[in-house]
Amino acid sequence: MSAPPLLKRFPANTVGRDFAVGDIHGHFTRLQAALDAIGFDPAVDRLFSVGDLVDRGPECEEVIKWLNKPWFHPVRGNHDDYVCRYDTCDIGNWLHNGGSWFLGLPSLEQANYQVMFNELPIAIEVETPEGLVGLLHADCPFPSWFELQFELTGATEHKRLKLVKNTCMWSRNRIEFGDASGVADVRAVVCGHTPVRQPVVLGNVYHIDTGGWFPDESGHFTLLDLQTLAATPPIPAKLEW
Ligand SMILES: [Mn+2]
Repeated sequence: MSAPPLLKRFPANTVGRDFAVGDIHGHFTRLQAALDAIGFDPAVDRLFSVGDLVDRGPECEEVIKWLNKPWFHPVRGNHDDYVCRYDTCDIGNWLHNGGSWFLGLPSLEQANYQVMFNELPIAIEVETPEGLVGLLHADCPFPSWFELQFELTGATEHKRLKLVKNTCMWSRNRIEFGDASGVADVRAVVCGHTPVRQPVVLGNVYHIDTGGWFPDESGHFTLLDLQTLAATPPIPAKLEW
């Protein structure tokens, strides 16, 4: 059996709208409320997620229902990757980061989760009438989207591929350094992982984890329209985070 693809491409949505959402962390009721607020229509619209579907929140096991929705398409976040590596990862570290929901599950269920989460790609690209939009969890390791495509689909040597994948899932370099150089050869890149009060746009890179999962409800889910790149709620003119 061949390994699931690390990069998945979706053709343009000719009948409805496409949205991206930031980290979810087991808050699917809140996510559904955000979708209801924009009149999301599951018959024609699609929702792309930058990953971190589980850990921390109260409804992590709901993820199974969501992964079965034909209009829901997530990439793999660093928390989702814990599920993929549950039998080999640092359990103490995962527990500290919200993994208790998983560690109490029966072993057969754990194994089933691993199979499901192994299907999650590292990056997704969505065709829109305005150009290609890329999604990944944390950061694009390269100045060009073509380079990422090449590394994720080619014969990249194992150690290097691991570094590329981990950078996509874990890095905060771009946002921490305020690097606005952007990613070439793609219209926009959408990512999460680093919580921000309002979406932060650096070059053509959109950071949209506005903390819809925050336990104290001080954040909100941002839904980014992939064709117009307009956010709901709108991004304030003055950027601050
Ligand atoms: Mn993350």
